Amino acid sequence: MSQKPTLSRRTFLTAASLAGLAAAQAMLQPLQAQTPDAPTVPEDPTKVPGAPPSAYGQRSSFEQAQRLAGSSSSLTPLQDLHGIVTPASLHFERHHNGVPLIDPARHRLLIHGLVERPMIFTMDELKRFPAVSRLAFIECSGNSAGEWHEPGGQTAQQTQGLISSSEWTGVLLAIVLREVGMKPDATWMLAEGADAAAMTRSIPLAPALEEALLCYAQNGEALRPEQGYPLRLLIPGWEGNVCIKWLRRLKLGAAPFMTREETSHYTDLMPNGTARQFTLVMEAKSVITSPSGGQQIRPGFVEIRGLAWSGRGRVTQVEVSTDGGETWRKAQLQKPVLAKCHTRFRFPWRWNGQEAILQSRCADETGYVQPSRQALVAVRGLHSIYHNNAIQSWKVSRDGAVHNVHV
Ligand SMILES: Nc1nc2c(c(=O)[nH]1)N[C@H]1C(S)=C(S)[C@@H](COP(=O)(O)O)O[C@H]1N2
Ligand SMILES: [Mo]
Repeated sequence: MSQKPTLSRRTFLTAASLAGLAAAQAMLQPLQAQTPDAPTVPEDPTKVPGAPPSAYGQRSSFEQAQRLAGSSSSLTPLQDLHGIVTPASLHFERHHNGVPLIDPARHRLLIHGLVERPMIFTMDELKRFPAVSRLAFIECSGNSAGEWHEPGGQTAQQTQGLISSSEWTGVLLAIVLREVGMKPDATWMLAEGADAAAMTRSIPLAPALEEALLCYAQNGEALRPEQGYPLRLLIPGWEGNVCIKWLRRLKLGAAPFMTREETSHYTDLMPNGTARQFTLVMEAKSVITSPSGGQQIRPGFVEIRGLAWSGRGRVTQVEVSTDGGETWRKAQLQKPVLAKCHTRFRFPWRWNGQEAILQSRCADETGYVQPSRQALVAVRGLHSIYHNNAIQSWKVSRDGAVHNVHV
């Protein structure tokens, strides 16, 4: 990339709105203020006929985990999840102009540009291609944007909730591009959504072709509207914004699509005043989800639990510190450990009632180790918004309350 990075007005607006979003985190509201009606519970459920089967299931009305919404995104309640899969109904959302209502029978995908045969595909045609399923995380590059300067969010949901993992099903982009006859000089791709934002992103083709999926299903059923129904692009390990939802157009070209008419793109402002662009890979990161901010613990046995992930491949190790980074010990990784997907870790701990600072630090198969906040800031400075993968610290006070802190 020889193009000199410049910050467009639009980039600033995006940055400003995300910063606003971070600042507004304290005011986040539960999405549906639907405190379910207190269910009538029989004294002895074995003496009363139960409910009949239902056409489409619902969780127990006693369960309360919910997304928290800002103006244009909502956060996954990481502290309430088990295992590695995020229920679709709790997958984080980020949309630039709302969730469109799309009739799959009328939806089309146009592929044009540097191809032998420009083609328009229906959903049925895309589903006829050989299908692939894989688990993968999607993380917004703005995840933890509010944590650069000071501890911003109170809970793991507020500090790290712009990430979720699902099983995605679709057709490999490479297979569809073979069908249209990709020309040899095609090196970049423009992907465009059918939402009111008509969001577009410029994507380098060679690395994307290895794993990119045109997805129509999530966790065993059709995509949720929030996740791009009926069709989205998934590039495992890359920042969420390239995973264009409500995908309607792919244009192949010989250079990045960079003009304002074509696309906008995200940049990271560095300490020396230059900006990084096309920082597509999400680096390794982890967070302790329990005990985490807003929770309360009691002395005695506490299982420390959390999630780790890396956009470069598999997580190979997670270490946990209970003394603010003085000493580290290996956590257990729950199998399966999958590339570019949530990895669940656990660490048995006995809390003695004294102040403690809990941290997790992960490493991936490339040897990369998640940086401390100081180490990350030393390289990146404090001017950028995106790609904050610093170690998260939770302070346990003597009364057992857990808080977000910077150490
Ligand atoms: N068409 C379209 N695609 C989009 C967006 C959008 O606003 N419009 N937002 C992007 C961003 S910034 C992110 S982080 C992911 C979020 O995906 P999710 O809402 O399924 O979690 O979608 C990306 N794809
Ligand atoms: Mo994003």
